[in-house]
This record gives sequence, structure tokens and C-alpha cells, in this order.
Amino acid sequence: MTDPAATHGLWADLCRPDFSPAESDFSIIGIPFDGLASARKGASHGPERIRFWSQHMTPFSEDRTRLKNIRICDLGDIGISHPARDFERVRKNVAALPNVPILLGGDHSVTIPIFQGQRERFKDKRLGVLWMDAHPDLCDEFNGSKFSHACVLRRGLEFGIKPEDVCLVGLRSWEYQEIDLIENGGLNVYTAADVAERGMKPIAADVHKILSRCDAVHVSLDIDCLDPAFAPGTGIPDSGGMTSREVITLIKSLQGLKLVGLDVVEVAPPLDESEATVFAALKIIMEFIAVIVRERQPGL
Ligand SMILES: [Mn+2]
Repeated sequence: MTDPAATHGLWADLCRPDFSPAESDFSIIGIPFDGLASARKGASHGPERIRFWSQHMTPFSEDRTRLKNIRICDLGDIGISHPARDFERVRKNVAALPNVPILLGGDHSVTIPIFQGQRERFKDKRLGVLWMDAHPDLCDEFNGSKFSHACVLRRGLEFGIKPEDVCLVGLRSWEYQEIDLIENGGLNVYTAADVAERGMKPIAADVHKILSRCDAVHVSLDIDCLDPAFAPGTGIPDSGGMTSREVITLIKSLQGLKLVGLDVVEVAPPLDESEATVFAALKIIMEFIAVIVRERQPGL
């Protein structure tokens, strides 16, 4: 990389072009698609800017967990021009991975085939989901599409993820068609207001207890779970969201769970000239990686 802003190699020097998924701890896949975002677009630029600034990351977490012995394989992007057809490629790619995928959206619709792929990988296992978002995305159909970014978790439940194995954190915006599932659907709901009132630590403890019953846990993080003060570059910024610190606290508390994947979606760089939204996404990704490193190498 020749850009002077690049102080490190791709993914904090942890990625080499010759690493294969089989010999790596993590696989990065970009899905630069925002065709199903309902308001403002721009998330298709997420993977490129996140990768670019990954060259500015250092191979440490904030508590100085050493990351240098892990390997990251960057598999590039999966292009989506026709969701009904191309989402299938995402599903197949995820289903075949031997390590922990970190997927970069794209609008949240890309998580639909990610859920499918993860269900396939862990088909005989209990797959739990930590859903961090301003929105529950539980609509059956939105803007005439069942693949809309407002329908993602609804599809996930249809793929066999059990409501009691889903924790939603940071919620604060609703559609009428979501209310019954939210109030009577058996999901574990922690609103952004709950986080502000109770504090993240007790909520993170609840989430850990619930997800510890699962054999595999996927984390889906819509960057709009953060307050727009921390992440303005997203299609639908919704005030009253979580702080970066609260989200990092929750990520770090996942230690001990069987984490099998992360997607970070709705990062829309054209909507944030400062690129703070991109850096927020990267910080969360590095802390997620560190959780898994600490799990494997206690004491680091
Ligand atoms: Mn959202």
C-alpha cells in the first residue's frame, strides 16, 4: 500500500495475501451492497474504507492483548447485483468457512445470507445471535421486499434461530409490524434506554448468561446501534443510542462464549466526512478479535 496514511499493513499487519482460510483464525469478506437500504445509501463503500483504515490499526486491543500471532485472511468482496441470486454466493461462502468470519457490509440485508450460512455450518448446534442495532429488523416485508434491511432478523428466525437464543441490544425504533414479536415473541430485548438506565455491565452479564446456553454465537452489529454522536455515517442515524464505550464493554464481556462470526453493517462512509464511523467499526472489530485471542491464549 502506498498511501502515506497507511502506517501498517492491511488488518494491522495480521493479514498476508498468501494466507488461506484453513490456516487463518479469521476470514474477512466484504459485501459492498446497499441496494436494499430504505433511506440513505452509502454502505456499499463500507468495506473499502474499513479495509483502508485497517492499515492504521496496531496489532493490540485497548487492554494491550497481543494480536501478533493470529492470522487474518482477507477473501476480498462478494459483489451483489441481484440479491435473490447473489445472496446465495454469500451463504455458500460463509457455510464453507473453517474459521471465524468477519463480514463487512453493506446494508443489513447482507446478514440474511450470513444467517443462512451460519445455520448451515452449525446445523446440528444451537446457534445464538447477539443483535446490536437501533432497529429490530423484524418486518415480514418492507418496501415490497422480503430481503429488505428491515426484515433481516425475521428471516433469521425463519431459518431456525430460536427467539430465546437472540439478544437484541440498543433498540429504540419500531415499525408497527414488529411490535407483536418484540412484546410477545420471546426475544431478549434490551433497549438503548435500558442500557442508559441500568448500565451496560448488568445487561452484558444477562446477555452472557443467555448466550452461554448456545453452542455457537454470531454477532450482528449495525453501526446505528451507536448514537449518531459516535457514528453519524449511517443510513438512518437515530438519536439516543449507545456510546462507543458501552458497545466495547459489551463486546469484551463476550469472553467465554463460543463466538463463530461477526458482521458489521450499515457503515456509510460518504455520510461521514470525518470517517469516525469507519474508525468506530474498526475499533469494534479489533476488540472482537481480541476476545477470541484471549479465549485461546489466556494471560495475553
Ligand atoms: Mn439499524
